Amino acid sequence: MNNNIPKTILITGATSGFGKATAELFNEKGWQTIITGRRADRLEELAKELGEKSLPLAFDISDRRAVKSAIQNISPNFNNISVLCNNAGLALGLEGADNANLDDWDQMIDTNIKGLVYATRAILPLMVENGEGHIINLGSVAGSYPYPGGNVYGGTKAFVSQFSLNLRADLVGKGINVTSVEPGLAETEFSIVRFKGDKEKASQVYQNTRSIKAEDIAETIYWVATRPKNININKIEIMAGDQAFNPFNIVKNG
Ligand code: NDP
Ligand code: 8X3
Repeated sequence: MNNNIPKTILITGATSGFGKATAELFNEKGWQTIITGRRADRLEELAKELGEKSLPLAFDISDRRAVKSAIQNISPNFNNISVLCNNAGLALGLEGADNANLDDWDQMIDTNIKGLVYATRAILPLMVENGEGHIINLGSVAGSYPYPGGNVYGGTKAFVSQFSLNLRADLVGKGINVTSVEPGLAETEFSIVRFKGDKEKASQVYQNTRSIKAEDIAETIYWVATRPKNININKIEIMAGDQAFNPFNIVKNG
């Protein structure tokens, strides 16, 4: 490996929230960043902010061919990828399972599960060839603890958690670490997306509560990525200071 080239992180979903904050932090620490997402205008804007150490790649992560082609065409200066941060994802809707929109369910599965495996499968051979790498996946507390309306979103995040552990089983001994970072309530564009552009409804989710900030998660990702190679952080769960668990819901006279 050429030690003169700075380390490179590829971040999916860098146009807002955790992904954008992660790109900014790694850039500040001297890393090269490959920033991805569908909104090309936002990527260009971020690339301008980050400077020449960043490479914007606009594609839809749920499009298997687009993922493969974007990653195959990464220029040689950037293809020495040390960290893949699988962050792109979304929740759509908060309806109960009997009322939920099936298109929303499809899109969450296509993005949070299929997109994650497409990006991982495209990058892994490069990491195995280099004998070095780290895959950091964005799960969620919703993958461990159910809540009403979480249905498929929570299911996709449980997949992230289990897929991370299974990747680890396959990759041990190949120099590749795998971590699932599992945050709770964080104010990003997440709820605006979940409520389909209703900013008022989205802001109520975070009103009068100390939620996680995108920068908190970026710092966690940076910490995970810079641990010495004699350890692997399997999983990190982070809740907002003002967030905890509900009791079991017991229905009387049901
Ligand atoms: P944001 O909505 O702010 O960011 C989501 C990012 O994902 C955007 O950059 C968006 O880019 C990208 N994305 C969504 N769909 C696609 C797609 N089909 N192709 C490419 N990129 C896509 O949300 P967060 O930063 O909060 O979320 C980041 C991750 O963290 C998600 O996986 C989310 O599930 C998870 N998470 C969020 C929590 C929260 O409370 N905020 C808590 C726990 C986990 P673009 O629209 O430009 O394509
Ligand atoms: C996002 C956290 O609790 O809003 O993954 O589902 S939660």
